[in-house]
Amino acid sequence: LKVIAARLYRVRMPLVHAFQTSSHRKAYLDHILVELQDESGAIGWGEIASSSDPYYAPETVETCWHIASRYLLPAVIGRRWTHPAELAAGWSKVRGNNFAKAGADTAAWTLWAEVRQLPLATVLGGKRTEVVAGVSLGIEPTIDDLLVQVQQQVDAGYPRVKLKIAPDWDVEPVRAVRSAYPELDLHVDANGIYTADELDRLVKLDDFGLTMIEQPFTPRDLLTHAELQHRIHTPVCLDESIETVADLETALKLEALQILNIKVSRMGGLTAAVAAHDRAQDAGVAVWCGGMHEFGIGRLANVALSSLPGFTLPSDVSASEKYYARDIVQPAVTAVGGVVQVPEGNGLGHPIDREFIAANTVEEFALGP
Ligand code: OSB
Ligand code: MG
Repeated sequence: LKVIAARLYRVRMPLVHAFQTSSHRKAYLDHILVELQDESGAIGWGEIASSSDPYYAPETVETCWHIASRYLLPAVIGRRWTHPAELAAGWSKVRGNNFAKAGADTAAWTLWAEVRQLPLATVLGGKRTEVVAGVSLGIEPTIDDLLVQVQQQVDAGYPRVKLKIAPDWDVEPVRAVRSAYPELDLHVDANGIYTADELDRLVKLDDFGLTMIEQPFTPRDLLTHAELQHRIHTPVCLDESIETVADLETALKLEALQILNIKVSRMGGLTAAVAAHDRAQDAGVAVWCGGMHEFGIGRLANVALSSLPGFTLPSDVSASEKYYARDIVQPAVTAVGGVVQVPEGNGLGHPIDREFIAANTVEEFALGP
């Protein structure tokens, strides 16, 4: 294959319900869509799902735009390749910037799947025909507001609920949700806000039968994660800490995790996400696919990835409608009883709504004709 045209679209979409984590609050999101076209006219799409602010990861929409337009797209144009990993070799000198790379890498994978006339899930090694989705709930103004949110999602059929926690929003909301839903698959995510001094506070969460405690401490602090894991029965899950397969190797050696959240964005694309899945499966670590409030393109890539055999826990691949009134793929991604079908069509498997994308594009960049 040879990419002859590469384009970026910065697309703005309002969220149906503002989302608050331990660090920030969002009412609309800007994601960057990557479109790659090869000589035959086939098209592949990817999504750069960076937050606008550098609070989850160091990248922002602006840094992704800079890296993608200045380094990634120029490395792709005119290069001959037979597998997406070969195309990615063109930007291997670029350190970090995994969200930007993930969008370009996903576009290469979806283009490759289109050319081979196979579903993205199939070319990634996926086996499942449907995947189980969980939902992620932000920090709410009150516990009653949170209970309303949980009830909505349980009514919608989602079998797993994850709660964002922070030092002033942890034991009490968890106790309230647990007593209202004694059997619910419940887990918490701190996005790295706790310090080693607060270890005892987290140990208290061991009493609530949580499926996991996700990323309690700052990303580079693997030792404190290992210490917590040695003090509690609840599995520790790592998210922000794991950006490469080498990070996973270190965390395994330290026994700092029992569960891995694999995000395509954080790992720098589907090639690395599949490699992390394979390594975790080898090590007996359960994985699930995390989300970044993706629009339809990134969401369908997450669904395809979640069809791999090691994804045994519910993934953050809830229906588009949880976040967006209308999606950029048509039909939108839907869930029935918390289950999402893996598309059988080629590539991403849902048509892209170009008109809707154009109507919501706030900036564009193009290389090639
Ligand atoms: O830690 O999983 C996280 C959103 C923004 C930043 C970090 C995270 C999240 C989510 C999104 O939880 C969940 C989803 O996309 O469904
Ligand atoms: Mg997380």
